[in-house]
Amino acid sequence: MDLLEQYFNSKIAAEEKIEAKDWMPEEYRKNLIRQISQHAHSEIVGMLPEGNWITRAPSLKRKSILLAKVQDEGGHGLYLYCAAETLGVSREQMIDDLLTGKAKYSSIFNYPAVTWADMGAIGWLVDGAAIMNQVMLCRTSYGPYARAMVRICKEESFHQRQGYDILLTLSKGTEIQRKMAQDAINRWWWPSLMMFGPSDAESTHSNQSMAWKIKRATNDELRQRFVDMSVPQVEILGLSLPDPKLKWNPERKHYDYGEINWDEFKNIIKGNGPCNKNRLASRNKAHDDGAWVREAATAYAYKKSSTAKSVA
Ligand code: BYC
Repeated sequence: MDLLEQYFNSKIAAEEKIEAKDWMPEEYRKNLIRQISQHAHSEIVGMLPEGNWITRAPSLKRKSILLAKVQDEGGHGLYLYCAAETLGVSREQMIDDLLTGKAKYSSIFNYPAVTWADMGAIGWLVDGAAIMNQVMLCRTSYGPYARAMVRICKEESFHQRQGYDILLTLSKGTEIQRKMAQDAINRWWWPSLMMFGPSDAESTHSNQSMAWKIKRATNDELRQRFVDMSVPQVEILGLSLPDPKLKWNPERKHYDYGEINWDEFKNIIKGNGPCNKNRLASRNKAHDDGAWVREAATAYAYKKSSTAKSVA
C-alpha cells in the first residue's frame, strides 16, 4: 500500500472527511459516483408520482404544500448532481445515463400513485424510509455528499410530516376516506421496505461501502429500524400494516416481519415495473421540452462573456 492510500485510510479511520481534491482510490470515486448519481436520479424521478397530483390536491393549502415538496425534490436532485460533479463526472453524462435507461434510480418510483391517499403514504412511508437511510449519510465519509445530506434531511422531515398529516386527516374522516388511507398503506408498505436495497447477504456494495464509511449502516439494519419506527406510528393512525407476520420479538427487541418479494424487486430494477417506461418517457419529454431554456441560457452566458471581454 503506498503512502497516499495509507493517508486516505487514516483519514477514514479518524472520521475525517475526504474532500474533492484529496487523493482517493479509483474504486472509492467510482462507487460514490454510482451511489450519488443514482440518488440524484431518484430525487428527480421522484417528482413525477407526486407532481401528477398537484392539480388534483383537495384544497389550496394541500396544493401549495405538495408543490413546495415537489420543488424540494428537484432541489435535492441538483445538490446531489453537484456533489457527484465534484468527483469528475459531468452533469450531461449523468443525465444522459438516466434518460437512456442506463442508470438506476430507486425502485419505489416505478409504482403508480392512484389516489390522494397515496400522497399521504408516499410522504409518510417513502420519505420516512428515505430519511432513515439519509440521516446516516450525513456522516458519510465524502464531504460534499455529507454536507448535501444535512440540508436534504431537514427538508425530508417536513415531507414526512406532511404525508403523515394527510393520513391522519383521512383516518379521522369518513369510512371511505379511512379505507382509501388503508389501501394506500397496503400498496406502499412492501415497496418502501424494498427501498433499503437487497438483504445484506445479497448486497454487492455494502461490505466495501461500510469499510470506506460511505454507508454507515447496512441495508437490513436500516430496514429493521424503519419497521420498528413505523409500527407505533400506524397504531396512532388506527390503521394497520399489511403483514400478518409482523410481531414484536422480545428477545431481539425488534419487530419480526414477513418475507419481502425479491422477485418483484429484481423485476422492477430490470425495468419491468408498472411505471418504468412511463417514468422514463416523462423525463425524456421534460428534457426535450426544456431544450430551449438550456439553449437560451447558453446563448445568454456566451453574450455576457463576449461583452465582458470586449469591455476589457
Ligand atoms: N432501487 O449493493 P447494494 C428519494 C441496486 S429516496 C433500485 O445494496 P448499495 C426520494 C444498487 O444500486 C431514494 N436499485 O447497493 C424520496 C446496486 O446496483 P448497481 C433514493 C437498487 O448502493 C422521496 C444493486 O441494487 N435514496 O430519493 O450499497 C421523494 C445492489 O445493491 C435499490 C438513495 O439513493 C433500490 N431500492 O445500497 C423523492 C439513498 N437498492 O449500482 C425522492 C442513497 C439497491 O450495482 N443510496 N439497488 O447496478 C443508498 O443508500 C444505497 O445506494 C442503497 C443501496 C441503500 C439504496
